[in-house]
Amino acid sequence: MFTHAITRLPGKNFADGITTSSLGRPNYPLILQQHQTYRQALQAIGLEVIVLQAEPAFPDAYFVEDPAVVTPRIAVITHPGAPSRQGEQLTLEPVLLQYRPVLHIAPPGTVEGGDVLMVENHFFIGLSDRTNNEGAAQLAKLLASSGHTSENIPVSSGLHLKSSVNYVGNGTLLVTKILADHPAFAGYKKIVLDPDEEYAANTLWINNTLLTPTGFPKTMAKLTQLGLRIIELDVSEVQKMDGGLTCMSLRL
Ligand code: CIR
Repeated sequence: MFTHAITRLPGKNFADGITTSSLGRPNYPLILQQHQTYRQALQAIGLEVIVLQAEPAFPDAYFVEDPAVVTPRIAVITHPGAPSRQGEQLTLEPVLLQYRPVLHIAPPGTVEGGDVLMVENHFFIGLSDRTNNEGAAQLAKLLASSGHTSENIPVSSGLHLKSSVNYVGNGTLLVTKILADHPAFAGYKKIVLDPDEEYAANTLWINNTLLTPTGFPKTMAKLTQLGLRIIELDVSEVQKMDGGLTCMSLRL
């Protein structure tokens, strides 16, 4: 059971963050509204939501998922692969210390939390442009020292591993076609995304509620079969910055 979520407000200069999307320039009042609705959804699930202030020096810092990995036992401050994101942890670490023992990834290792998928006690670590072999090896060691297991998965498309696969409870993964047949996922039930709805892979499972992006009717129909409560959220402005629902909170 998750009891808390750490979030951070998007700053006025959030559009200066990194993006590869060609969806257009995002709108500040609208992302603030979408972020507020997101926080309200987390509260509706019963989580206590911690809201950190924006960090003007780090326009991507509201994607709090990337500078840390939180498990039921530990928090790991990562070393993000994107140089412009190195330093976001400075104001996050003191908050995490209130809830978990905090460990660290050291350079030249790089890890971003968007590449780390927790499935019960097991962790899939994506090897991507942001998470390198050295970082993954360090993380695997820290996880193992806390009784967690892990394995690496190469990320060949999308920004992070969780851009393509997420856990939706009850031994089930929501996954893109490309990753669905990966041997590491053989033991799981799978909901395979339609190629035109892959953004919906970034669906967030919290305490048997699913937060899923609006605008993906085929995925919605598949998720409905799970019998869970589903909250659809419009994250159009977040998508313009290559982010999604999992990225905007750390659940603990
Ligand atoms: C970045 O490129 O780092 C941000 N603009 C988006 C990060 C999204 N984070 C995530 O998927 N965990």
